[in-house]
Amino acid sequence: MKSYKKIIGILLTSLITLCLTSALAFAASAAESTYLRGDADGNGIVDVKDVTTIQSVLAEITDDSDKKIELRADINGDGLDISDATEIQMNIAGYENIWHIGEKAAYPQPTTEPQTTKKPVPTKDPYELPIIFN
Ligand SMILES: [Ca+2]
Ligand SMILES: [Ca+2]
Repeated sequence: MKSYKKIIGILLTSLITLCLTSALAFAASAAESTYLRGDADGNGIVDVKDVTTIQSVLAEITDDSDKKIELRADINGDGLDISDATEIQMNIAGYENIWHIGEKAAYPQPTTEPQTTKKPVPTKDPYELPIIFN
């Protein structure tokens, strides 16, 4: 009887551990799939450090070859430039937030469709006259 309770205890402990691990993994993946608009450095808050990060990328001091900083900080969608830093500064100063700075956005998901290389379809002129030999 005592060993029966011990086995049930071990099973319940394993089940709880499994559930907690799954929940934490789910929470981590959800956190990695979203970001805050304007959070250039990706630390979860939008503040003056994000402005500094943008300036650092523009001065080519900070590497952004994976374009994640640009994705998070290009708040007006025209590429990362100093106007993004200015808009974030204005948002921090309390000006109207027309660019949804600080709101959650989703990272683009990689496409699962295989990349196919389509051969170009030869175009035929629909108005081409047939060549008639006499
Ligand atoms: Ca930040
Ligand atoms: Ca921009």
